[in-house]
Amino acid sequence: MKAFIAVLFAALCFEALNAQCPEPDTLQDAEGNKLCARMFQHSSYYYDQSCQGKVLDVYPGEDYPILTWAWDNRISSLVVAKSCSLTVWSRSKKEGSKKTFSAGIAYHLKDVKDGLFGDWNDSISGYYCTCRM
Ligand SMILES: *[C@@H]1O[C@H](CO)[C@@H](O)[C@H](O)[C@H]1NC(C)=O
Ligand SMILES: [Ca+2]
Repeated sequence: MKAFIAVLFAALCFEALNAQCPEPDTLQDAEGNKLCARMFQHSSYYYDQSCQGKVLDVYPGEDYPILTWAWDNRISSLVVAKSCSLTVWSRSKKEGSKKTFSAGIAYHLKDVKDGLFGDWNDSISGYYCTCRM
């Protein structure tokens, strides 16, 4: 039974099953460590289900100019923790367009414009996240 719960918990950490976006004020990982941001593979029309799919936890000070293959151009929603800010680039090595998100919930990166015609859905290729003390 214990093993079963452990497996279930691991699964929950990996996929946002309930899909409700976490609150910026209480954003933390499964062990209770403070996060800078959390990014999600999918979004939904429904705001209360918009943080879906695989979950990428981002810790304060993380600087990832090159996303792994599994995450490159795959992020569709994100949450930035209270007193933190997340800067993203549309191309790796901090090239392409750049955008900074302050604390809050971006339910649909599709709705966040990148220039006149583009948007940030499935576009993020690198990021830097920082928090004030
Ligand atoms: C985001 O991009 C993916 C891949 O192109 C697509 O499947 C998904 O529907 C897009 N999301 C929205 C809200 O348009
Ligand atoms: Ca990109």
